Amino acid sequence: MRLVSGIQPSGNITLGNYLGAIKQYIKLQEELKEAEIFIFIADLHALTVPQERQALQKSIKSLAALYLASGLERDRVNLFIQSEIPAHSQLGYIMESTVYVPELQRMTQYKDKIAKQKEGIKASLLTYPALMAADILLYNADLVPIGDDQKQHLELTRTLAERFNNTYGNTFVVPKGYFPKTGARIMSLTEPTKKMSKSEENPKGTIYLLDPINQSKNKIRSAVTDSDTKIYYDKKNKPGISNLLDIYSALKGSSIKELEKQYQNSSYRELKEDLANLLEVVITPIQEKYFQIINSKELTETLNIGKERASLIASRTIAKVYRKLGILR
Ligand code: ATP
Ligand code: LTN
Repeated sequence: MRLVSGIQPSGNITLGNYLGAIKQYIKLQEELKEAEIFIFIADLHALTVPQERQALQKSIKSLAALYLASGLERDRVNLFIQSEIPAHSQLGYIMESTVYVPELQRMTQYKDKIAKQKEGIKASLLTYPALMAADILLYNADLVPIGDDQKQHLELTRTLAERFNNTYGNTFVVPKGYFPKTGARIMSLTEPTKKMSKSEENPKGTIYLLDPINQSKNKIRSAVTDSDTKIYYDKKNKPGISNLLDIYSALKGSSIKELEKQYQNSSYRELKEDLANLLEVVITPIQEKYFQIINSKELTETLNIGKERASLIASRTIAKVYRKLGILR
């Protein structure tokens, strides 16, 4: 059993990234004792939108440290940086030669991002799912833990794996997605109908894992709610409160039903105060560990070991793929 996932170092890591992705990696690391786990920093993906050189370099290292600070164990996980394994770009190109243009144009994330950007749209923003498919198929992953927003890209990965297998004979494992029960789609605290995202311009709606905790607690306290006073889950009519319940449930591990019962006679203020305190309990130890790790030798060593293992598997896959395609002397 192999598990693969990654996050783009395209900005500061958010509570959405933690609950939708990182927390699931830790859970699976504990549950699937036999699984081989590959977690990477998707730095090439970050180039799909403009990046500032120094900021990108800082984000790459910061994300690596945050993975370990959140509980990924050095000897259980192969942690590596995508760009250090050239096979990602190599298989990415093969996947671009497998996918059809309309399949890429149909991707919701692409449509959303071009609507916001208008000018200077890079070709890699369109071809991004081909590289993501390569990231997964290179390692013959069985399971890919991701948030809801990546569901469509995973479906496309499955389609491409099947298409390649049908044309060239069995080559790739067709992977399955793994989505959290709650917290798969954390919304902005100021606009609870929009996804909480690292590249969002308005930072008021986003909780960043490494921000001073009091700042984050205040963001919870001033989160947008509705004029009703009752606490219950209704995504359509009460998106703000439903988002807070989602966050609470994902942080605590209790079900939405249990929370609705617990807070049936409480005010919004009480819910927010409890959630702010819960956030502090979860995030503070991660931050403490992060600052111990960020400049350590341990971090560099972990990335070196991860690179070696990933490199071995990835180069075997790419050799096999070239052979199947007839790209040989
Ligand atoms: P960007 O804003 O740069 O597109 P992002 O914050 O959406 O980035 P990604 O790097 O695209 O983050 O995603 C990393 C992982 O975090 C993915 O598995 C994704 O599904 C998950 N994720 C991102 N945002 C959320 C969210 N709001 N709720 C739950 N999971 C999320
Ligand atoms: N596209 C993902 C990040 C990502 C990824 C992957 C996730 C790139 N390659 C492979 C899982 C498996 C995103 O979250 N934006």
